[in-house]
Amino acid sequence: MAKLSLPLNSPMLAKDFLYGVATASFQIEGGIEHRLPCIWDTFCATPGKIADASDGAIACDHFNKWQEDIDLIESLGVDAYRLSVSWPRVMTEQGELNPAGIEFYLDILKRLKSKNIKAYVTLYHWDLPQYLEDNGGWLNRQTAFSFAEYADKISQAFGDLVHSYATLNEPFCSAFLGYEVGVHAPGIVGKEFGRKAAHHLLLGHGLAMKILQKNCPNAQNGIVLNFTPCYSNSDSEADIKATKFADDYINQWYIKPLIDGAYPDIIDQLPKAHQPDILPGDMEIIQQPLDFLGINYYTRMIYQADENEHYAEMPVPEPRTDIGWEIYPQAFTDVLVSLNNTYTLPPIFITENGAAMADKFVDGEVDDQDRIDYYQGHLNAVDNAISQGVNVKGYFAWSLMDNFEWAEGYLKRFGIVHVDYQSQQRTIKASGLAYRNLISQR
Ligand code: IFM
Repeated sequence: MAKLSLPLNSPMLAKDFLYGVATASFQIEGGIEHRLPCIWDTFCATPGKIADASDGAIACDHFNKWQEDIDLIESLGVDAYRLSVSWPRVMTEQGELNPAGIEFYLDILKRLKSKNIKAYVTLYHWDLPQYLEDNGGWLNRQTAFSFAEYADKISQAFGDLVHSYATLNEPFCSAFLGYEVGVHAPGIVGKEFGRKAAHHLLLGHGLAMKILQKNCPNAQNGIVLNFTPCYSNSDSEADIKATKFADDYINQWYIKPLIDGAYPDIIDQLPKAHQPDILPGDMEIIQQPLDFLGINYYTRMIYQADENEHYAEMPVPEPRTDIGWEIYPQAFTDVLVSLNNTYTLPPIFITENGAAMADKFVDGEVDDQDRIDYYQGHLNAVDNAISQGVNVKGYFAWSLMDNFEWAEGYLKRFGIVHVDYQSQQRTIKASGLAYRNLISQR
């Protein structure tokens, strides 16, 4: 059997190092007739936006198969399950709780608890209710306050069934991909929008954090950020400067306000129209103490100087995953160490890491050695970072199962469990078995 291993003395083999699997509501649930529409429903219905013209109507049918899926999670031997709540499933347009939606999640949370699996709940993994988008979405400051009200009601309804709350998943993706380059919902394009959306997302995070700490003082409350470390194409001063700008724009923009209460200095280089609208007191709200920081890592990027723009993205070398992302575990260690050196951080959880691979389902099995190799390299990278002093407390594989991969539809498979979208049958891949084996070694 293919194996994943770590050095015997690795802190990642200690009993209290947490292992989990992660998913997100829109990507797996389906059951859309039982909730309000969200921006991804609208985006999927817009021709040309999703590679296979698919949508989230059924996805992995988790809405009906959640019991079986929790049994599957249990069978992997993990300590924790990271899921997200669909805002349009649990709230009405009037801002009241939707009892049927709440019941759906309460059932899930209770089943997890009965199996001693810790629930890591993300409140916003990109499925904004469409009625809020119709009012400007994250470009409207009011959405930050609606998010805080939603966080308030949900955290009261879920009580102590939740071990940990993350306010947002990857605000970079929501803001930059959704409101600046438009490859994600709601598909808005323009440099004048991205920073404004980001500011309102971060404001919503800060407002919600205060509420979570009040409503759930025993939960571990924080946020999940993605990092794509930036490397310079050459040693030239111009390329290094461009790369630093890219890093500030796509990575530091989201963490610096949380920890230091300020945006990176490049804010002053942006035209006024591209800057966020920061009101007095906003940065203090954003800079709430965090119980943990969730870090998602998949790949790195390479940049060079550009005559017209602040930076230019370069093609990345092989090896690459099926989605075209370079496999470069060294950058994972580098970014963890550099964040730890730059900021005063709370404990870190790796809340996502994994790979889309061109799996072959043969004789009822998926022998995904390439994904096992990816995991091995990246687990080693985390282990290296820990040995350099980074306080990493847990690791979640992305993803529990193949699912709707946003603009790529169902074409890219990130699961450690294979999903046959016709029969909805789940099959644990070799990587899932290897992950289970690693966890059981502790
Ligand atoms: O599938 C996504 C997930 O929803 C957020 N982080 C990155 C994953 C892979 O693209």
